[in-house]
Amino acid sequence: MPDDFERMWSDLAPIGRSARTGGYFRQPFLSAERELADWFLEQCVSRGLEVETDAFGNVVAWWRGGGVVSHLRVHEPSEPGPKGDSLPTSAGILTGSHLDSVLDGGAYDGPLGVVSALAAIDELRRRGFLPTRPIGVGVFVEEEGSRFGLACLGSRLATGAMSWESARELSDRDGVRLGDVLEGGSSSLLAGVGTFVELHVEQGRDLVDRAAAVGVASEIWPHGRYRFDFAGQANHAGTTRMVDRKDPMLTYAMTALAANKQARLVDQRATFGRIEVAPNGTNAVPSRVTAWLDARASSDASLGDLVETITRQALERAERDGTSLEVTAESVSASVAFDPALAAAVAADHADGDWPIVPTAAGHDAGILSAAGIPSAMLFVRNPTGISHSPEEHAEVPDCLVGVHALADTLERLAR
Ligand code: HGY
Ligand code: MN
Ligand code: MN
Repeated sequence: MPDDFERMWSDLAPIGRSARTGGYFRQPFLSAERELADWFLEQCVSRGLEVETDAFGNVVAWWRGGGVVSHLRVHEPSEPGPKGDSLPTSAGILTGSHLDSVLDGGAYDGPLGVVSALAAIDELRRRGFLPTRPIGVGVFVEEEGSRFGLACLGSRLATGAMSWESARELSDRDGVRLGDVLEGGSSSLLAGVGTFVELHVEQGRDLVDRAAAVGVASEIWPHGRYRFDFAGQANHAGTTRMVDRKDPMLTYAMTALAANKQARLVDQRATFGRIEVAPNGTNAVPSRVTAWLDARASSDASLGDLVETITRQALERAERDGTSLEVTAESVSASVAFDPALAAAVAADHADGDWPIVPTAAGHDAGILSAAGIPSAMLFVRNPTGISHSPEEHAEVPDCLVGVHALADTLERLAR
């Protein structure tokens, strides 16, 4: 099994990797991510899995248990798939994750779940296991929202949490609309899915602190992305007295400081990681500053309070600076409590004891499917530093192999 995992992992390593930073740029529907999507398709074909795609670029490849599907058809889910009567037809178990990355991201966030899913099927086949329920490997597009701005875009479209009519108007930083990139339409990709299990590298140090290689998710913190549009008055950097300025950069700077202070005060999370300045000149007071707040909290109410407090303080500062501010929520994900019985069943009675059940403040497609009513669970694999959304993101191969084994055991339990 190590050769399966490590071979697949080395296939992916160079794709979309920056020579300068060592980080990954795998934005949806651009060359690197499409190369990954092609790679995934090849891996499914080579395993005789039955590939289904939807109108949004999401993919699910089914192992229906009755040995290897002799013919392979990539068929639109709207057509009835090849269901011989020997094939199990009860609701399928889906595993998988995403292949896209944040800008300059790590290698593991997303791909670890996809590669581990393929390796887990290899392991189950080596065990001679035949599932009584179909087992699928899924890849959801644009989980990071790094191009079109909305987190878990692919899984929101696949579950109907977002309509194509609104999604197609989303645009990237070059003004390219999702509707320019995709035909769009509808999806019944998840119609046959009864349970979803997503394996993911841990984004934090809970497992390190517990000396555990694998854990199970209990919940996902609510989180959102809010665009702050600060407007002021462009003017000369030299001849404009400080008292006469209407400087949006100043209002932004005080807002970033206030957000950081407020999050610390209430022990939640607030980040300004992206900013655009117009006209972005060296010797002019800017006319506009656009900045994006990523806010996360341990409950929906505290998220609302946090964003409301930061917004109020920013508006008060704008008043003092003679600038203006508009705040727009661009992506909001409510809190998710994973099915506790499923989490407990996944975590219990393993050779190395019960796996810890831990919360996360990172969003995932499993959260979207859970919110759509599909019982979902997440397996986390230990990340020695906890660092993620960074070229430094890392997981040790032995822990990754423990993760593959854990996923295979979980799928076997669920597919019995
Ligand atoms: O942003 C997140 O929480 C996730 O990594 N997409
Ligand atoms: Mn991520
Ligand atoms: Mn992820």
